[in-house]
Amino acid sequence: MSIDATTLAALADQAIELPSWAFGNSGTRFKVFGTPGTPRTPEEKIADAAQVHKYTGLAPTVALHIPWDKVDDYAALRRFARDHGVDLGTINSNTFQDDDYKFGSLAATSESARRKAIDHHLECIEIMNETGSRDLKIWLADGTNYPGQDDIRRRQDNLAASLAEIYANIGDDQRLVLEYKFFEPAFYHTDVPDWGTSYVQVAALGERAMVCLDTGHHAPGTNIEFIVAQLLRLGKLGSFDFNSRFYADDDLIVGAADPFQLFRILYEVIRGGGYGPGSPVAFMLDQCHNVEDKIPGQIRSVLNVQEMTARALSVDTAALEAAQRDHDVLLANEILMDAFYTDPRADLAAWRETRGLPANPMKAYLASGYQQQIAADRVGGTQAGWGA
Ligand code: PSV
Ligand code: MN
Ligand code: MN
Repeated sequence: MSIDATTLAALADQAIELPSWAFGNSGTRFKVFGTPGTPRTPEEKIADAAQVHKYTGLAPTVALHIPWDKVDDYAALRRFARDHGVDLGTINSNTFQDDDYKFGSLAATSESARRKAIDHHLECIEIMNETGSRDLKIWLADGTNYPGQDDIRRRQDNLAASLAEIYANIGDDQRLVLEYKFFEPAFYHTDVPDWGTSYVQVAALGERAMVCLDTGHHAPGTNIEFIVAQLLRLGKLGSFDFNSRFYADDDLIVGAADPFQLFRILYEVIRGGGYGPGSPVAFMLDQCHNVEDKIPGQIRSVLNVQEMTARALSVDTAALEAAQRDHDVLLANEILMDAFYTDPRADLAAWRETRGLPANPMKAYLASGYQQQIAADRVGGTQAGWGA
């Protein structure tokens, strides 16, 4: 089975936002390995992200993380991005690296911690106004480690009040997306642990508040595509943080650990109206590249999403629906699996060339000499890292 023209046409608009922090160094709590050529400034991260877009045509925007990407002049940073062929995207807040947030931020019991966290988000909104960003993404490390440590119910009320103040400051064309995560860094309870909590909190805010689904933030075995289907039904799936995991929040290359799961997720996204022009669902990566080079790691990631989207778009939906209505269990499963086993790579390579892109983006990047150039140029200064 090959990829038909309708599928290729549907792929033309695909856009996957890259996280600035994927280009910095990161690691486990045991060791952070440095990589030659790692960016030292937000500008260098953006320049690297632009390489991914240049060779794939898939990554037109870069998400920033504040304060990791703090600069004096955001309008100038945006001009810099545009000069490099990309634009600035989602603004990610950070309320997890300051001593004041030891016992929480937006959900904290301490009023001063909450005030500081709310003010940080108001500053992020001001930055969004300068960068032209649509989305403010909130991930909270808030939670507790021991039963009885704090009042888990009161913290939900605190969170609701904090989010309401932030939401009131979001512009008409801006959105708030609230990410959930079942554990870590807190181990007993997390204040936004699951899609239900995120949904309840954003539903109370209003139309421009949505849920962000990070694929690595669920308990093992969770049926993520069901959550996707449900959130799309409810009109509340705002964005994805794509990555893959073998164990917990591994932040590995999307599609690396479980390609079939990525296929199932994308199938539900497409089926639920979450893909294509006008869709409210933003595709983002949230990954770290600890042992592999970062730019090729991001190139592999966006290509994985593109290849799996091609397969998901190839499902014979009419035949599938007929088989489902006939309760033909095996045929229905076979139809879905036929699409999953379709290998779109040769068709995509040929199609890329018709669009002025290299047939093999990874090969073209590796041959470009950029990696060697940044390794030679970027000496001195401090390499950016997750948290720097
Ligand atoms: C922490 O789990 C995390 O990986 C969240 O997924 C955020 O999206 C990301 O960090 C950046 O803040
Ligand atoms: Mn995330
Ligand atoms: Mn995460």
